Amino acid sequence: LVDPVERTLALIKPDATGNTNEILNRVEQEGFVVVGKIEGRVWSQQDAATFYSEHSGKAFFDTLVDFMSSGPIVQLCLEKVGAIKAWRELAGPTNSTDAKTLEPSSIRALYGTCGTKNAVHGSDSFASALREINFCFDQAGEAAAVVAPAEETAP
Ligand code: DGI
Repeated sequence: LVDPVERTLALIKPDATGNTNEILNRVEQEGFVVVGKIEGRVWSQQDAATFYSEHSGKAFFDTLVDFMSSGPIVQLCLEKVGAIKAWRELAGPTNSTDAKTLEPSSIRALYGTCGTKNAVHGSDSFASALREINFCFDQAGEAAAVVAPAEETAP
C-alpha cells in the first residue's frame, strides 16, 4: 500500500509571521510542496469564530478568537504524502511551552510562546482539511491556485 498524496491547511498565526521565511524553508526542507499561499490577510473576529467553531463555548475560545484576528496571518495549502499527519507532527504539541520540552525542534517550540500564541495551525483530519482549505482559498476566486494539479515530472 502506498500512502496517498494529501493536501492540508496550514496557518502561520499572527505571532509568527515575522518568521515566515524560516517556517517556509523548514516546510520545504521537510518535503512539503506549497500549492497555495496567501499572505497578509487579517481575519475578522467572525472569520476566527467560524474557523474555530468546534471550540465555541470553551474557556479559551474568546482569547483564541481575539488572537487569531489580532494581525496578519499566512494561509498555506501544503501537499505531501501523508501531509495532514506530517504537518501536525512538524508543528508539534498544541501548547508551545510544552513543545519546548517535548519536541524542541518543532515549529511551535521554535516560534511559539504559550498555549494561545503557538505559531501555526494544521488541519487534524481529511474532513477538516477540506473544510479549512475551502474556507481559506475559496473566497475570492483563489481556488484555482489550490485545485490545480501538482506539476508532473516526465517518467
Ligand atoms: O489542533 P491544535 O491547534 O493543536 O489544537 P486544538 O484544535 O485543540 O485547539 C485550537 C487552538 O486553540 C490551539 O492551537 C490553541 C487554542 N487552545 C487549545 N487549547 C487551549 C488553547 N488555548 C489556551 N489558552 N488554552 C488551552 O487549553
